[in-house]
Amino acid sequence: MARPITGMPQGVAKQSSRTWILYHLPGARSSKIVWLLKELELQAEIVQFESLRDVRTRQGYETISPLRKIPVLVTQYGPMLESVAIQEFIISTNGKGRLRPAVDSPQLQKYLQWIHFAEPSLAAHISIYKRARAAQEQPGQDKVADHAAKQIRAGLAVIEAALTEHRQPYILGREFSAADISLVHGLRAAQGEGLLKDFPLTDAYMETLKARPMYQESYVPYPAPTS
Ligand SMILES: N[C@@H](CCC(=O)N[C@@H](CS)C(=O)NCC(=O)O)C(=O)O
Repeated sequence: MARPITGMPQGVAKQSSRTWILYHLPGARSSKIVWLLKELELQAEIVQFESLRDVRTRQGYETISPLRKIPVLVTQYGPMLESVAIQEFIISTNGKGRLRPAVDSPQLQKYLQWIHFAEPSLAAHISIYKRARAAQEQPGQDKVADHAAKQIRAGLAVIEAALTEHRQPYILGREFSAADISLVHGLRAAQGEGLLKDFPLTDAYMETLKARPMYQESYVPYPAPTS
């Protein structure tokens, strides 16, 4: 049954994941946050949605997420939007140095690049691509889909080049990091839509991510239920 929207955790002095509430739809970007929490062995209360329709219509959700999007993490300071920002917040407050390079590491620059690249340079174009394809009988949508496909291929080429350069399992090299978790949403959708065919190392990279036990606990098979 749909859980009512309850708002902020009350009366907590210290930032602790035990007081967090994650608004989650299985298969959606919130699965990245579930995965990150599991990798870091952190707890949060999960409020789960059934479908995108549920996200769009559940009474009161607009008070938590004005755009009615997933994920939202509610902390003692209120609701936080944007999956990459949520990842950085969790790592900064409770990561204890795990899953990210230290501030004086030569890897920091690339880490920040990839954790942010994931959404605007990849996943956002895939959302547009899927929507345009679903509405392709409407005038102009084929052009929208073509344009989005070009952007996706350009983004994938950047990832493929990085993997070609170091030939290691993860985007930063040998070490798994939150940048890999960030990239997974767009890559998984790209793979599901058959867009990784021309990017063999990126395809293999996605398989490496999918083989991680905490990924398997966090993600439902693609495609996720949408309506
Ligand atoms: N840039 C946002 C995108 C959030 C987003 O678009 N989430 C999708 C689910 S993966 C959503 O809530 N869609 C709602 C809808 O399509 O109505 C983020 O990274 O958190």
